[in-house]
Amino acid sequence: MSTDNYSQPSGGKLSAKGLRLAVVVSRFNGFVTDKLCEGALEAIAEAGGTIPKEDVIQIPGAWEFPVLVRALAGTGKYDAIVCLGAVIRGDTPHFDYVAGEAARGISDATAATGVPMAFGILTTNTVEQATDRAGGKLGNKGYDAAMTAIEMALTLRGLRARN
Ligand code: INI
Repeated sequence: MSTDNYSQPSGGKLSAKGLRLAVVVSRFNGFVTDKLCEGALEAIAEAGGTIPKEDVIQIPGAWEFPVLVRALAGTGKYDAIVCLGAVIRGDTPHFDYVAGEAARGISDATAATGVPMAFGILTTNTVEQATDRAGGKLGNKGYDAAMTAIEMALTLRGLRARN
């Protein structure tokens, strides 16, 4: 199974059929995160998955990811969670706190709960770097994050079925 280049259709190599996925998307820098969300939903559909409206969850900004993903994972209902956001550097140190704590909080939550959480949060120095990665010339990191979530859910499911 080669799925190196995610911003391409997987050609059916990854099947999301029967997986329950959540997509958590932050509204801050919505002109970027809307595109990431479109990419993620496209990837899930291409992989044969379905995602009900209530499993696409909006949050205000990237800072809010840790509490939300922990609560979602704690329901025990999800095979994987896709986190989508855009933290763009400004003139103050705010970027470092928001981006750093979002990353750390998601990393802690996925390790603590065992639910894979794909990190589709762009952390960029400029708006252009963000738009390039949200359906622009460098692909769509939302699409890639969804494919990562699907791949990890399948890998873990396979591991757990071994014994
Ligand atoms: N949230 C983001 O998702 N991206 C940003 O670039 C950003 N900046 O730059 O401020 C941002 N801030 C809001 C933050 O995530 C929280 O929503 C807010 O602090 C309230 O808790």
